[in-house]
Amino acid sequence: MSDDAKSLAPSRRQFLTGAAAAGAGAVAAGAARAAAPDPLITEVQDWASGLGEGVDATPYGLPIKYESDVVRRNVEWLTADTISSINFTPIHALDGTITPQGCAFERHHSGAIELRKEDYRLMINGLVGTPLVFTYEDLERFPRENRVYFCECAANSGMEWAGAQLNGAQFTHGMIHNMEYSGVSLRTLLEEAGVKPEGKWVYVEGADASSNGRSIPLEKAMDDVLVAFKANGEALRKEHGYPVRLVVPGWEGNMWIKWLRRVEGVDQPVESREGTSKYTDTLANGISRKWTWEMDAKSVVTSPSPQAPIKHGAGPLVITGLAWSGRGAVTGVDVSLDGGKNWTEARLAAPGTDKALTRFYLDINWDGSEMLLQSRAKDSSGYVQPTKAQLREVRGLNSIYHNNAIQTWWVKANGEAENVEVS
Ligand SMILES: Nc1nc2c(c(=O)[nH]1)N[C@H]1C(S)=C(S)[C@@H](COP(=O)(O)O)O[C@H]1N2
Ligand SMILES: [Mo]
Repeated sequence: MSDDAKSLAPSRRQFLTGAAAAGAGAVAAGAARAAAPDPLITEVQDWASGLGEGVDATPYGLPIKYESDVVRRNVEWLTADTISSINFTPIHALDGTITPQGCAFERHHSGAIELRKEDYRLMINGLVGTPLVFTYEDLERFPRENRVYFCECAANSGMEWAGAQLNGAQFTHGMIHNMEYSGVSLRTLLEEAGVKPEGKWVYVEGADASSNGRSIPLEKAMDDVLVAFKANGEALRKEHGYPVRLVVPGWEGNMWIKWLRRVEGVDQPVESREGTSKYTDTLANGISRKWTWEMDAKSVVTSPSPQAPIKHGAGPLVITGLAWSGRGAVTGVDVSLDGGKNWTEARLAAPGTDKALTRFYLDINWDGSEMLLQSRAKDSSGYVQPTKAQLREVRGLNSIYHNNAIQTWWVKANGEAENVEVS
């Protein structure tokens, strides 16, 4: 330590102690508590007395080992194997809105395949003037767009229909990710092929064994759908559809075809032609809803939550979470500390954008008593996220998909949190 630093040290310590004693502002008092001399401040540490790692030690950087618990997790009993399975984004441990690809949830029906750019082909056929086949390089020559969207599996929160079940925001709400995509608008490619007006639908499929074929109304295909090859600035990861995936903003994840290989102009949904029905919601009377493509407005408090308990006791507390809507932008989020009796408007980190995650914060001075934490999203269509009771009234208990109900965390006085329901 230099002489200058030494002479500064005591006065800085005095400042912190003084601030704490005077209670100068809630955050300063609680968050910056200067106690007895702290060796981390007063002693020279190992990391300051030796040299660090040189450049090139890790040509492609990974998270530091201390963050090794911030990973995707699987719920073993959900599926028979990991090939046709799902895992969950660790949303309880992330902040901001962009999901790093490395911890963004995966959902495969027949595993993640390895497909080289050189072997990549995209065919557009069916009800078009000129059937076309594009290579990866061909796609790179069309005008490009950059847009941020969330992708939510229709089954997200599906295990919570009958009652509070999984203990953590990662497991109750982690079938979602939010990335910045770079690619070509599907409209551009369909126009290139001269899509015919009688083609009211497109049938899209992937190159994997499952092919995950889905029909999309032409109106949506010509609106905001992207044929994407980059996510968060870099190539798509294998598990997210390298080298090319479909991005279907606001619509359920199963339509976001990975390893996209074909777009066929069709006059009716192929599912109807085949008599198959995928992703339906069975109501209490046994009748099923189908073509429920849009993901309704939804939100969740990510911290505090069961996997992110409060460790610091009473005083300043940052409550934070995510909100989104497949029908537009999030316009506001309310937070309740008492199970929905009273609501306070949270602060949006940035104004909500179309079909993308929005981060919200509520900064409180926690009195240390237990809370029933909830969040409620509102979107630009005027829709307000429903309670579980309201949703069950309309949809019954037999559904799996499209559970966008308000989530409750019971935060106890010791800071631990549990997944509960309030009546
Ligand atoms: N080709 C193909 N595309 C697919 C799937 C698949 O199994 N094969 N799964 C779908 C489902 S159900 C979801 S929720 C999303 C998940 O995308 P992700 O794995 O990038 O999170 O991809 C969709 N696209
Ligand atoms: Mo999904």
